[in-house]
Amino acid sequence: MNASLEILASMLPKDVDAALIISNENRRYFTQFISSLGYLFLTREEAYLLVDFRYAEAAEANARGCVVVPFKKLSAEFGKIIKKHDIRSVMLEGSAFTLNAAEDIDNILSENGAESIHSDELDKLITKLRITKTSTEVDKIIKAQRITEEALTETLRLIKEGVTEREIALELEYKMRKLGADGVSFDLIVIAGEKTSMPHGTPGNNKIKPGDFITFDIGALYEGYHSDMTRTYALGYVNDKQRRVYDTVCKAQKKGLDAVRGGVVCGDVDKIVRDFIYQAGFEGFFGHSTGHGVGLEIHEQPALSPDSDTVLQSGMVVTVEPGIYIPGEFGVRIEDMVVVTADGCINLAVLPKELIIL
Ligand SMILES: [Mn+2]
Repeated sequence: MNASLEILASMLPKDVDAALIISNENRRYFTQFISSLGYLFLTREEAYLLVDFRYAEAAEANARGCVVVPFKKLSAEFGKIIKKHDIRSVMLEGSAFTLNAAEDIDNILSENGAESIHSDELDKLITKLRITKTSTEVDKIIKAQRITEEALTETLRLIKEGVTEREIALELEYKMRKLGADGVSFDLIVIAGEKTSMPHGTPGNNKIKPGDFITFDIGALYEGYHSDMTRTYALGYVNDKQRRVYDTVCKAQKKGLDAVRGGVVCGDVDKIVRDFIYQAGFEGFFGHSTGHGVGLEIHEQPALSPDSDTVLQSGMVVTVEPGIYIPGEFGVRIEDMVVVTADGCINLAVLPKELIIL
């Protein structure tokens, strides 16, 4: 077993003999091995990665900390492991099993004299491990962020009146991949004009025109790790209202960044940002959370949301991304991704945040 699997094995409740992990992200987190299907079966003594023919050779070469078991009949291989380690109860990764998959596994386990535990307890244990990042993980997130910023800087040169959102999004994705990204973190959001009032609008054939805000909510994927940032630019000119909204979001975002520190409750960071925006006269125009964790998934724990009582710890990677959205008019969002430290945070984004008029 490797260190992370050993820690998880030691965290299992006393009445549990094994854990079964099936999500792509968590299999990858614990074994470093990438596949679209597989069963990581963790007993107290040994970890097994059960894979089918498609992944057998690659898993033998690349999976870390586990015994690779190629399977034809899943039940037979589970049976051998259950017998060898005298397993009675298996805790399932509750968030990853569909109803059908859980039924199949329940049948396989019961055929072999074991039973499953359906709960979110295993998910919570894994979140405890994944919620803070190792320096190796942070390095990958930083690499993804550098790629994103370089691609955006190059793409900004192409922005002029008449170019469509879709053309810009495509160019950005192409540049990210050329710079070494394995892909995009999520479908890139490049929206302009009135559409910027929709926080998660999708790029279309809308042509950019002077006076438009252009919102980029973008990120690259690098060795499984995501980056996430948002910048809002303008083309040609802005009116007073646009400038006032932009300045409010920019100040709110800075207040959020200033509040992020080890020991601070996530909900309190959200409150500082939200109160500022509401007091500036924009209550009702900021309807999403202030931020979220980033790692193997684009949205993971902790949540910087109003009801979150999670306490920030050194090594967490979170976004700070307030916005103001005025339906039918425009919206502004500014987002950085930071690593939490004991006395503050390290901002992983370096691109400027003052209003840039292209
Ligand atoms: Mn985000």
